[in-house]
Amino acid sequence: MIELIQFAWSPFCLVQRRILEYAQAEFEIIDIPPSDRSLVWRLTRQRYYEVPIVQHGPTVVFEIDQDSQVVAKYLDDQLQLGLFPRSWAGVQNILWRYFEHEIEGIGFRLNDIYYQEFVPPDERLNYLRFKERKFGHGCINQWKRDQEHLLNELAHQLEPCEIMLTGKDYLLGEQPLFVDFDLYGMLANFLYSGHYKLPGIDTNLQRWYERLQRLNKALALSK
Ligand SMILES: N[C@@H](CCC(=O)N[C@@H](CS)C(=O)NCC(=O)O)C(=O)O
Repeated sequence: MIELIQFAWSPFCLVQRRILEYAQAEFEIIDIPPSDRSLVWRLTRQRYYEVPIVQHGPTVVFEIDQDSQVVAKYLDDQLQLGLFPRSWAGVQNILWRYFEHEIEGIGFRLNDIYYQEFVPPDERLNYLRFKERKFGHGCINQWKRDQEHLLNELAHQLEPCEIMLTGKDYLLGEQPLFVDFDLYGMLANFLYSGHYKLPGIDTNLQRWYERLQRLNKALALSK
């Protein structure tokens, strides 16, 4: 049984969760409090403390740098998903960096504005403290003040994705690849608080997001 160690609103966890759901794999989610990484630390034998990680029997899988995709590639391999075809190697790397830095950097700030609504009460102090130590004192209030600007910026950063989706179902063609799940995770984090919608009306991106939300491997292969 594959176990995904995570917390629910993390953009990177949302990517792996959607991949597992897509694969219709048997898996279990183990939610940890964001402030307590002891399980991750123990399972990785003191080599890693971020989420997500995956435990699969005796194997524990985790990232080796900011832009590695060790977990996704492991799941892809185990579940035979074909999300990393050789023909798109390189292009996918460039895209996932864009999604995980530019898009994620705006999306998580917009979601974190509402952290009190989804972080459990006993976790809020540590959550705020972690954010303020990383991004500066008063950062969440600053993001609140910047909300409109951040939303415009996100819409602007998503424009290339809208163009990529013109005339096709997925970012790089007619089959979903890793980058589809990756962008999905970043946007699912942005949308997590329930206060936002994807920009625009009846856009390619909105239709793609809805498609990704309900997609499974059997459905994708039947096309
Ligand atoms: N590149 C990693 C990034 C993972 C990451 O940044 N996870 C965040 C949660 S969203 C984390 O655990 N950060 C360390 C911390 O919160 O102490 C991946 O793709 O999994």
